[in-house]
Amino acid sequence: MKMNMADWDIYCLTDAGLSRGRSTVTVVSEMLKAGATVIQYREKDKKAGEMFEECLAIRELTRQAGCCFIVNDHIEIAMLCDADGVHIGQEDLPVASVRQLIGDDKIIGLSTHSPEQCRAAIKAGVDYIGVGPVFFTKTKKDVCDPVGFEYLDYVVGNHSIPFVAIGGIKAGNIKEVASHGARCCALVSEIVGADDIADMLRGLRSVIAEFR
Ligand code: TZP
Ligand code: MG
Repeated sequence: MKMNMADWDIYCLTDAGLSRGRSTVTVVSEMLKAGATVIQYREKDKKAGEMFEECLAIRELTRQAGCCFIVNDHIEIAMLCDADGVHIGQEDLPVASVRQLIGDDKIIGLSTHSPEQCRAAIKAGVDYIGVGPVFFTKTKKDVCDPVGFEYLDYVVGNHSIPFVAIGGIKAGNIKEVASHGARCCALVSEIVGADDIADMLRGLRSVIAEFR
């Protein structure tokens, strides 16, 4: 069964390099304490074996919590640990091939940065799109220039596909992003780098709740 995306509010991502020495599984446990509805495993500098072990543990924790679990890039790890879906970028495998591998019951998310990419993603049959980077961010290495609110407004105004706003979103600007129509926002550094991850996530979730 495909997991429901309607309850996604804050889209949490892992990033060991920004987690100030806390393990990825610890970080995920903190996110779950605050009622996270979706967590993406996104580790760019780890070996497959370590990623697989961590994903198995996170799958267990997220399943117990009823939280959706998405794996970035690694379709084979997503399949092996029975994640709820995968998140891919514009330069990864074609959506049709990912669908062939992972099946119709899993979620495919695709990062998009322009109206053209949005339309192509919908045509290709992805389940949700990433929209951004809304603001400047240093978290992603191969990131394109910020698309600002222009592209976000385009998606809100023209399409009904579920989407996740991302890139440079912080506690201090998330209200503005939500006021442009984003009902799900992804944050990396602001959450995994927080002193108290659960507390930060609770605060962010309450901002989105005001708009629902
Ligand atoms: N995709 C577009 S920007 C980004 C990703 C994964 C990183 C966002 O990180 P941060 O720390 O919330 O700016
Ligand atoms: Mg990728």
